[in-house]
Amino acid sequence: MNSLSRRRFLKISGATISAAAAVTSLSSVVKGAQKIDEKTGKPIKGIQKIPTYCDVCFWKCGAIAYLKDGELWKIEGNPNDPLSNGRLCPRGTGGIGAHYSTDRIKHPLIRKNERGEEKWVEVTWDEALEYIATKMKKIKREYGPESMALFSHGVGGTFLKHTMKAYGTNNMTAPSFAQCRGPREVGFEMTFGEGVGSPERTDIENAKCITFIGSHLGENMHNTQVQELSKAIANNASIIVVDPRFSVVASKAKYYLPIKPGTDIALLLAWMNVIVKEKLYDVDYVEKYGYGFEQFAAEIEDKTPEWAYPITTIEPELIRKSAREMAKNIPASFIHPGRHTTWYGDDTQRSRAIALLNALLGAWGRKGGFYLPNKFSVPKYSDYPKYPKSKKPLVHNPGHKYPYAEGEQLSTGIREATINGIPYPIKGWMVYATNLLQALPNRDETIAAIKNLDLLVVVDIVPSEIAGWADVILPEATYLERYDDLNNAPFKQNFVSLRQPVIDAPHDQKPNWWIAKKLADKLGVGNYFPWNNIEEYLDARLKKAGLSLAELKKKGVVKGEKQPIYFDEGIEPGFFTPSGKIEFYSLQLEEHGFDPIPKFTDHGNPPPGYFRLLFGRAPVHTFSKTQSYKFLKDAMSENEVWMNQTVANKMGLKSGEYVQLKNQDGKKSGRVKVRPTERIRTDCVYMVHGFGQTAKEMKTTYKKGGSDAELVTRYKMDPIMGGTGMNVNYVTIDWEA
Ligand SMILES: Nc1nc2c(c(=O)[nH]1)N[C@H]1C(S)=C(S)[C@@H](COP(=O)(O)OP(=O)(O)OC[C@H]3O[C@@H](n4cnc5c(=O)[nH]c(N)nc54)[C@H](O)[C@@H]3O)O[C@H]1N2
Ligand SMILES: Nc1nc2c(c(=O)[nH]1)N[C@H]1C(S)=C(S)[C@@H](COP(=O)(O)OP(=O)(O)OC[C@H]3O[C@@H](n4cnc5c(=O)[nH]c(N)nc54)[C@H](O)[C@@H]3O)O[C@H]1N2
Ligand code: SF4
Ligand SMILES: [Mo]
Repeated sequence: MNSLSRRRFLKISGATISAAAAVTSLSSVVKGAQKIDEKTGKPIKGIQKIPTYCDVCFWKCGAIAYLKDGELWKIEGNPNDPLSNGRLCPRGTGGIGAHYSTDRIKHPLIRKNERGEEKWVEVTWDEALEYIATKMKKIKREYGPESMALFSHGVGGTFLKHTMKAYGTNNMTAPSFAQCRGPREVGFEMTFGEGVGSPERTDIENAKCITFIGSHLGENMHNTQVQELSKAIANNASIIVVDPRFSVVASKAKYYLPIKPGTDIALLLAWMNVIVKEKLYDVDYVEKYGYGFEQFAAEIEDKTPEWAYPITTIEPELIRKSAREMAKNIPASFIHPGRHTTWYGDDTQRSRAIALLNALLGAWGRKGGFYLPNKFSVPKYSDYPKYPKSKKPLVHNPGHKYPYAEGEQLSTGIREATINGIPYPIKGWMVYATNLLQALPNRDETIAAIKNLDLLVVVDIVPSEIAGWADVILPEATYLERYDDLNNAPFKQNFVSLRQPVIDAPHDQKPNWWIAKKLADKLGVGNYFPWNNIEEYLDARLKKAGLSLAELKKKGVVKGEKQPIYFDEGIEPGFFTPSGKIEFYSLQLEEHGFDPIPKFTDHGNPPPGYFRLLFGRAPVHTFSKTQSYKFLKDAMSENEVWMNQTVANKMGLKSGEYVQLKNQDGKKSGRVKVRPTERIRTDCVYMVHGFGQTAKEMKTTYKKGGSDAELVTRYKMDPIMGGTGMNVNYVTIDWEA
């Protein structure tokens, strides 16, 4: 803490001040690290370096932010951080655009007209929080506290979750489960007894062969993985890529398999057929650790490459060659589990097939496969009263319809309860850092749910599409302007890192912890925040781990002692499945009426004149959140629709021409440029997610490019865990752009 903010801190914590005054005074501890010249009162001249961790995506790379004459200048990787190794991805480097975005919300806002009209009045924080607390108390009185739900994405939601639990609800969800990595986690848990986690426990760096199933690393910019992949490629690792689109990583591949979308399970079964028939698998490993291998081998007996060929359109010879390539490199050979795995509704089974192929390769627990991560132990802050116990069940999964949706909650389940009141009505949403209109499938359902609410609060940094529907918008300080909770995610190298304010928030924005604490006060549960200030909270946690906030503020990251991460380094192999083994045959799936061994299901074809809509990432943007950041905005201001060159020629479409896409239900995408290319199959089109934003107040992003989210009206629920398969929409070209 610099001298100025320290003095202020002491002043505040020492004084007895009225609640209203505290609202304003506490804000002064949200100061950035700019050193102030005592005489002039202006920031000192010169360079200041402040370590923190990135928030442009959820990888949380350690970074160093630079101030030049008190102004935010640039941000680079922290060389001591094991996630960034001193380098950020292009998005992280462009992160200072968050602070400078001209679209930022400057003050709390309360809705003036109808919901969705984007008309606001500016209010003070006290007024905004009073308004929210009054409504929340009314909901509690009339329906019970469980009728409030929280949607939040990312570490910044930690303290709001705490406030909501203290208030009395456990209905809380994030789009990172049922719209993202949920099927993968469940598929791997069913097989190895553990999920893959985030950061993924893939030992890319040491692999000799890596197979990517639509996991488009290089466009998906998760930093550590991209860095490790370039090392693996430099070491001549073989790359195998399966993707209907010739992705960036496909350009590095020894074998590229341009699969028909939606048929990956058939390919996976055929690969396993080859590997088992030719006895190329890790026999020792499978004998020692496998359960139900015989039944599995019998099930895939007839799933030959010839069987898979008409389904996948991949030549049998290419299936054989690529299968032999992965087996040749055992045990440093693995299939990347992917991350965004909610594609076709049978995604848990596809992920299970990926897990099983990895088991055949003996990859789990092995160098060059899946390592066993460890975590820097930082005890929780535990000096809290117990949360009130709810008498009601969670709303997201009535009757446990999706038996494996119990670890995390289903966003669409909470949305449904809001629409139909089953098992009980949801009357208020608190939405933190998630643009639900882009993230959830079927926007009309989200809007229908919003129309049923008595209260919609959105905490955001810009007037995003979801904020456009809010009753109250709370403008947050960006990650460069605030503290958040510590990051000690399980990884190869255990570590703990700190996010700290680099610079002041430019207007009347506040950090999430402050909002959560103040709201708790207004709700009468202020006793759940026994600390005055997040610095106290962080220091208390760090002290319990033998560290201190002062040390972390200086270093940004502290690493623990190196621990073993492979079976070969002495870790006792253990699998937390019912059989205690790797389950080639899953009794628990069978008990619930699901296939114990994955089976291929057909996902149909686009009708004549239509294409299957696929989508993914671009290196310089994160979903719908970075389009207004300077630098990133200039690097890519709109998306394009990738379309096969021959098809485009036949349709008379030229490169750069604007069209709209129209889906099977008549929904349109907004204006988007055509990009004819040989790099995609003829039966699908592809676009980068996050563009085509419809919030009028988002001056820099409004209607730039087309929105895949608007076209995802149809989605297919994964019966095992409730994931929303979103690659099930067909689009045609609508020239009226
Ligand atoms: N159609 C379609 N849907 C998808 C996907 C897809 O590819 N296509 N991808 C899926 C996947 S994998 C995921 S993980 C989810 C992602 O879903 P989300 O996490 O909801 O992603 P964004 O759309 O970027 O929404 C982030 C919101 O947070 C706001 N924000 C940014 N920084 C801050 C901050 O510091 N504080 C606060 N309070 N708010 C902030 C942004 O302005 C934006 O409104 O979407 C899923 N849904
Ligand atoms: N730059 C950047 N990087 C990011 C993010 C970001 O927003 N921006 N978001 C992060 C997050 S939260 C996630 S979840 C990940 C998502 O990234 P990944 O998990 O890598 O990928 P997806 O978005 O699921 O998949 C997109 C790819 O799958 C291909 N594909 C589509 N359908 C099929 C099919 O049926 N079969 C096969 N084999 N391939 C298919 C598409 O052509 C495309 O290349 O990215 C992470 N990294
Ligand atoms: S991968 Fe990129 S955007 Fe994500 S945390 Fe790391 S540097 Fe930031
Ligand atoms: Mo994701």
